[in-house]
Amino acid sequence: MPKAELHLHIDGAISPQMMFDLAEKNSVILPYKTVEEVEAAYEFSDLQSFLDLYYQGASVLQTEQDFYDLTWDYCLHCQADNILHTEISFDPQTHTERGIAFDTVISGTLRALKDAEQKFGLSYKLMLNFLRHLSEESAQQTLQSALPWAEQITSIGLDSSELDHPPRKFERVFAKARAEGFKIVAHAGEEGPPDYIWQAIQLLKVDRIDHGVRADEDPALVEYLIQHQIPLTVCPLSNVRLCVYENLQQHNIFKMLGQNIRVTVNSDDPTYFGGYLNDNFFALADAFPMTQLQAIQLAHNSFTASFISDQQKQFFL
Ligand code: ES4
Ligand code: ZN
Repeated sequence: MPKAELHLHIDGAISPQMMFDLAEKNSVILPYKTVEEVEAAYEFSDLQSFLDLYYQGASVLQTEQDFYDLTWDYCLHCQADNILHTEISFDPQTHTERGIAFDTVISGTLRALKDAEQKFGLSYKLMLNFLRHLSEESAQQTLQSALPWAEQITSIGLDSSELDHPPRKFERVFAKARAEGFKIVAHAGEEGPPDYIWQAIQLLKVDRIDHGVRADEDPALVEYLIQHQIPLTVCPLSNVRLCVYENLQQHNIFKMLGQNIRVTVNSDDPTYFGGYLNDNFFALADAFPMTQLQAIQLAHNSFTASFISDQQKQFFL
């Protein structure tokens, strides 16, 4: 099925082999001896236990070419999975905090995306995420660094440790981002309560929610999401690997789809969570009696929930 991917952290698409190769090239010491040891370490108990490894893994990325290679590798997976349009997220603070320039990160990432567009017609948008465990001031500085690149960045999002870092902490910096014309997204209701989804809607004024699965606990919120057709970028394999659900059968994605919430399927961090986008669809098809109509509805939603122009949407739909 042709589809779009809307929730993908590019640092979460580093393969264990690439992690090893870059560690050696850049003289970064990793606490693993083999690729198998890396894979064995990917046993998570919650979001934080994953993030600790994710930031460690990202530390091997240093040069513009490293960011190019990482992004190019993901673009090849888009081609393999029939992803016609992707909206990838990058977390500049993961790299600027350890002395890598903002421009190094974004220029390598964009160069790969442009090559993929030119070589096999991949359509893309770029999303910049603030790390919510860092300060509002750090987010403000990151937004300033992004302004010279504003033409190349479509949306601003919010990720990292959700618990204890509610959306309201970033109300002012998102107001500034909106005034600059960016689309707004936030991770909310993955581990955090439905109130964090309300805050993302009412205080950050999001155009889309990343995850949002805990909306299910608040009937008024469910009604709001339906009425306003606010998209949720759901990540089934991620949710199981981070113990949001005990198993995929417990997942509420088809319940929400049946309620006419605009849910989409996404891979989040494919090399950490055991699969790219098609793997997520296959896992859903194994766990549920997913009908062709439901699969098509999910793929259709991925385009309607995207930030491509209405004209381009018509082309895809
Ligand atoms: C992330 Cl909150 C969250 N979930 C998945 N991947 C991430 N990368 C950074 N923050
Ligand atoms: Zn995510």
